[in-house]
Amino acid sequence: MAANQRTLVTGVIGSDTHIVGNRILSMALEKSGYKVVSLGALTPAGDFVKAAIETAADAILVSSLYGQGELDCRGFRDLCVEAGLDHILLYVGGNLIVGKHPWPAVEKIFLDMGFDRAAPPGTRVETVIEWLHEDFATRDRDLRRALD
Ligand code: B12
Repeated sequence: MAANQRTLVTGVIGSDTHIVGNRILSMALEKSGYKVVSLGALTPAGDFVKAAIETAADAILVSSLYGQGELDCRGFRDLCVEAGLDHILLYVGGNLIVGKHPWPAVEKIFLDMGFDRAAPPGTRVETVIEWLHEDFATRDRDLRRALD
């Protein structure tokens, strides 16, 4: 499926007002052909899920910068599953937790929560676009194999 047929929900979770990176990311994704449903800052977890259902989204990209990401994102995959979005692609990125921690440990926390990818601080939009391309291609391949 072409990138322009995919819908992505983006937003900044919880009480977080850091909008700049999320806006840059959303604009870059739109420019590369995705349909982007941009929820902006201060978005409750449930609103991401509602928007994903309403727009039949293929992925949700959650930004968290202010250090409360672990708390705000806890249970996010469960909310998706409860809403019937069992296999939706989930990414999270930003400054995910407070303080300096080795990235692999931080990444593990978010992958264990059910996110498919976690992006460290300073991740470039080009990287995110490559990840989406790879992950959607893998999903398409798996779907074709299942149908054969
Ligand atoms: C500007 C800024 C603010 C502004 C925000 C203005 C606004 N409305 O956007 C103001 C002054 C309001 C602010 C407030 C606060 N801030 Co501030 N802020 C910053 C600062 C300097 C820059 C953030 C920024 O715009 N970066 C530029 C963008 C382009 O980068 P980015 O957001 O990282 O996004 C890129 C990538 O991360 C990636 N990305 C982003 N989202 C996603 C999502 C996915 C899924 C993926 C794959 C990738 C991805 O793509 C983007 C493009 O490359 C950072 C420090 C820094 N240098 O990063 C601190 C920083 C984020 N702030 C911090 C803090 C603590 C706060 C406050 C709590 C301070 C306070 N005690 O009041 C408050 C929180 C207020 C709130 N409720 O949100 C800390 C967070 C610490 C942590 N996480 O451990 C930081 C890191 C500063 C620091 N070193 O301590 N802040």
